[in-house]
Amino acid sequence: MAEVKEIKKVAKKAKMADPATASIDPATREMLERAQKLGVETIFDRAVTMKACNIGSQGTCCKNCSMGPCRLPLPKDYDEATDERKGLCGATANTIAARNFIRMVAGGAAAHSDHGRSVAEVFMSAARKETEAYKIKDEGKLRQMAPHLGVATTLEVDGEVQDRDIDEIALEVAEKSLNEWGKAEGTVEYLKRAPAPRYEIWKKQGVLPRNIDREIVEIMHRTHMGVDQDYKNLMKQGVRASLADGWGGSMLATDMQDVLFGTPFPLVSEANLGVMKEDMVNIVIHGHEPVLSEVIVEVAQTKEMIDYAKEKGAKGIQLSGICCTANEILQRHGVPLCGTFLQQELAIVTGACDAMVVDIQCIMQNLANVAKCFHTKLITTHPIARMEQDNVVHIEFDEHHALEDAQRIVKLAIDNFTERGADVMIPKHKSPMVGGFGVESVQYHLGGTFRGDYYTLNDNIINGRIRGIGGVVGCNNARTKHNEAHIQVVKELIKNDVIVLTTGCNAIACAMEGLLTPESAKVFCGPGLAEVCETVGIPPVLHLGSCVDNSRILLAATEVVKAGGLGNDISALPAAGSAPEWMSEKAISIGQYFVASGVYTVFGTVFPAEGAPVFQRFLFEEMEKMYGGMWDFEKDPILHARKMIAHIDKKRKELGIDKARERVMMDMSDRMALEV
Ligand code: SF4
Ligand code: MSK
Repeated sequence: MAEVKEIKKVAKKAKMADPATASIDPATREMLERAQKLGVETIFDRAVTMKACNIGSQGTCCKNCSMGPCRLPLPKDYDEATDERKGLCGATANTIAARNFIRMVAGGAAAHSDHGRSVAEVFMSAARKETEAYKIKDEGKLRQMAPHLGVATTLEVDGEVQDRDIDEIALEVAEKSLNEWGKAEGTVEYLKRAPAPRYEIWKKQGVLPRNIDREIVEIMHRTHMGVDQDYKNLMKQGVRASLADGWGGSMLATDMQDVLFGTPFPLVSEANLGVMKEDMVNIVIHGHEPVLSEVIVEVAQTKEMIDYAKEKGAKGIQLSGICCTANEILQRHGVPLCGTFLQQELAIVTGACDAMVVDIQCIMQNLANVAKCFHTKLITTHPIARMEQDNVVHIEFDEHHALEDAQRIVKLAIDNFTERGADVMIPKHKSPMVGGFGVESVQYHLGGTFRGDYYTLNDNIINGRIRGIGGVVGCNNARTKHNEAHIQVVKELIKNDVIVLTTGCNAIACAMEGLLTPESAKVFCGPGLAEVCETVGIPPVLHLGSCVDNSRILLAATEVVKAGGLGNDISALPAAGSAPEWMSEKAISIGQYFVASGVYTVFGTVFPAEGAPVFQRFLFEEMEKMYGGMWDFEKDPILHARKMIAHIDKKRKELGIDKARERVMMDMSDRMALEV
């Protein structure tokens, strides 16, 4: 039996999670059972013992000054006409909910954008050649992004147009990119990448973000006690900041990561806890920022490290990932996905995790408590994300000595292999997958070599084989059954011929379920989508990367508009967005920039405006008049997907392509009748 050092006995508690109802995933259920047997507490148990606050989850608890918290529950006999709820200062339920909502946007936009800033700083070091660890890997992508920042890629010498030196371009792109966070004048450059009518809508609504940092700061100012007290005006700022995220910080992060580490192209891998290996050193990488993990991947493959692992009795080094760092190293290197957000503690519970290396975002502090029960070294690496527990090792990453940092980390994991207990249990479950799609590879696979654009995709949407596009993204939420809504929503969509673009934990959930394989098309898709997938050889669910890579979905939608035949703006497309199990503030920022970009967007679990029906109606209905996209909320996964499909059908009708679809949807008896 292993030396599982108990820190907290869940057995003493009145209630524990029931593994069968906690997750749809067998590996997760096995590990949860094991954790409970070993007396190791996880988030699943805490979700049973600690209930969420109803008022807070409805968005109507204000603690923006010390006279509060002022709590405004929605009365059972709520009547809009007589609603007089207010905080001490007089703030209405609408004001409070709107302030809370845009503070979530600020949190999410800050997280994505600060990630982008870190990447931009590494990019600058690489451009200045201050570091050996990072180089410009994808020159084509650099030349492609440069003009969007106003950086010339050619120059004229003696009347002849020549390619500009790549180092010069890199330096100017680095400067211009970093400037996007705090420039004194103008607006965010990438906004012009959107279809022209979309840009005009933003201009007309007065929501063009000036720079990324400013919009986030302004949210904090406006929501301070006694400033902006008009929910519509508050939301205007929420929209501005969300656009600064989606078409600013996130898009820059994605582009610069592609330039530094390579633009993803489809590759084969595996997903779920079963990717860990008993006879190898297991290093699990978790978080969001790929700058360190890229170097860890490189170092872990060196002969020196593999030999060192063998010296210690292991057969080699097995890397795997949790959350979006996982998606990043998957899409560029095929490193397998260990699990979603809710599986992070369980990777340690296997007893086979020799090191868990974390950077930023979605890292549960309880990891340190779980790690205490096993031999796992928990290593924090980012100066802004440390943990108070004394068993956590901090190895601060710096791009100037990235290789040394990565070597130290990998060596620490290898040394720790010999400290493993005998009681190791790795679930067998894992699924094959294809990941690493992007704007470029979708164009390659669905666009055809002659036209080199999205024409074929559009053609298949117009002729009805593909009913529409669903962007399904986002987290796990311990308040709902792990992965259930993710999988049900996606299956319902593909069953109805809606092709799915996925990122974040939804992408991992789909991978675990086997939906990211071309073969799954035959099993789960409607006839039209199955035919397209089988012809082209792609899965019906396309993995587009991490949370910041939702910007890829925006650009893919823009390419669809550009290819023609489906209207002149994103809001005209037969497309819808979804986050079935969202929990993070980043999801709200993403949802808001989807909506402001013209996408109908449905969220599951809870909606943080339910306590303020007037404000919620503004988000669900009024926003459509302003932006062509709007929010919606549906807990039931099947109804959730059907709402998306209904919206897609509405758009097909508006485009006049609903008839084509009707022909495709003929059932077997119709077909037989025709053949007679
Ligand atoms: Fe209460 Fe107003 Fe203070 Fe909020 S800002 S806590 S509503 S008094
Ligand atoms: S990791 S933000 S739990 S998707 Fe990007 Fe998953 Fe949500 Fe974190």
